[in-house]
Amino acid sequence: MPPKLVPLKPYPQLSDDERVAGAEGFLNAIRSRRTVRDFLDRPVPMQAIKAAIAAAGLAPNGANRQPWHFVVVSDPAIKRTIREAAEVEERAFYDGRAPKEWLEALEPLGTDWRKPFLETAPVLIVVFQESWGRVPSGGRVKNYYVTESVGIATGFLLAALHAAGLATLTHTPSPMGFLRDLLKRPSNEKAAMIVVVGHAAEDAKVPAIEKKSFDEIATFV
Ligand code: IYR
Repeated sequence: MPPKLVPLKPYPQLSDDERVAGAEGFLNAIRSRRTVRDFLDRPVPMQAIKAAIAAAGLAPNGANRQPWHFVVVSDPAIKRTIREAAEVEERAFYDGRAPKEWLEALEPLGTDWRKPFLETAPVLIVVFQESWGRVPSGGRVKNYYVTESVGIATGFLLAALHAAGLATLTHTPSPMGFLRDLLKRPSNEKAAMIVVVGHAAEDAKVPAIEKKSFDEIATFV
């Protein structure tokens, strides 16, 4: 079947100065993003969460399969269950499952098995990836570039939440199988990440880590 094509909706018409200002404005806005581990027990507007998820859903992705689903958890009992299950896995990870080299890599971050933020933060967005999808006739279709697609979508999600002035933490308890069962998701979905969302505590501390220099991360040919 030939593709159905429609005209591109025009991009904003900017001067080069405005283009530079646009990119630098985004850079400056995203500079203050840090992964936060100390959250206030204070609600966030659900409309901002919805808008951020809608933005994530606009991410480019393999064959337009949009192989993602976002579950927003704000129920305290479910958050507690997620914390308890995640801490079981994390305890095993920090107490021996993780290779020594991995634990050494985490030392500068000061993380450990305790995950109180999974209960304190008002919202957990559990990001699921779909390795296959269903067509209307009921059959299965394979999805493509699922990890990449969901990674890009999660990047959009984090940037949108930051634009909303909200603090986030990407958490990946390993293994994460318990999330599909707990949140009653179908068998084609696998949890990829928990995005913890809320307000940073006034006394929140973050690790003093360095970003690579621009020249280290980019080459122009
Ligand atoms: N999932 C564990 C370990 C962990 C792994 C990496 I890679 C990090 O950048 C941070 C933590 C935890 O959440 O503690």
